[in-house]
Amino acid sequence: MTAETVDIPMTDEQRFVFDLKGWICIPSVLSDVETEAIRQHITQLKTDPESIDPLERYSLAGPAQILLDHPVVVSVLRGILEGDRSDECYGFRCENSFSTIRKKGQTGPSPHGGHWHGPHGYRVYRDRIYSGLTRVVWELNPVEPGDGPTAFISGTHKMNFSLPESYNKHDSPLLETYSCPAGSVVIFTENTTHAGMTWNSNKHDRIAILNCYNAGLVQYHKMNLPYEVVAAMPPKRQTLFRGVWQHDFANQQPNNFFNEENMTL
Ligand SMILES: O=C(O)CCC(=O)C(=O)O
Repeated sequence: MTAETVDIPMTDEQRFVFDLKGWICIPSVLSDVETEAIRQHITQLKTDPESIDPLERYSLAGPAQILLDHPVVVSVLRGILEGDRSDECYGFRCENSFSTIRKKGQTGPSPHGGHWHGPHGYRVYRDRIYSGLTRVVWELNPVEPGDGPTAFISGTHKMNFSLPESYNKHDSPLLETYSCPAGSVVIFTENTTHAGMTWNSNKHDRIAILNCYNAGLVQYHKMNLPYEVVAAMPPKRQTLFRGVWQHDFANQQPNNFFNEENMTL
């Protein structure tokens, strides 16, 4: 199943919670087989990268490639970033991906997050969310209450006053998080203050992939991805990595394609 064949609109419940909190968790999106293959890929990337084909040595390649435009994620990103440009081209773009393996006792980044104005900022205009820089977290192991995955100060994506320093720390009482089965996805606007908490599970590591997206005409991260890695993807998926421009008047060409001359730098 690809997003090219399935168009499930974002639900009213998802839109309401995303706007209220700045993040949503959608449980059990991947099958056990998919989750296992991707978890193995991420483990191998960390422990034995040389054994992986160089073109697949990325958190967005190999079996993890399907996450980039998984229909469940596409349905939300169409609703909070941008609808498709055409049947062959996504509106939003992918602009960064990394994975994390966190062992018991290891802590992630301190609370941070933009509360930007302008193109990266979060806003709602005429009944539509514009999420700005948006992160999609795939949890590849179960997350139980108290484990400590990513946490959020819900609502800070539209706060009206600066976050007091006393709340901007890992033990902030305002940080809120989730628990979910392996194969679940969490989507948040990077405008929401968020942190990587201390992983507490005795049962397994936290293994996650964190992909970042933006609207078509906005870029935050430098991509640095070899052309060949994208060229190995199906055509519509490739358009997630097209350049950041709208129209080439000299050649009467809208930006609805990917090739070696038209990729994100
Ligand atoms: O590692 C985490 O859980 C937090 C990730 C994070 O801070 C980010 O994506 O900006």
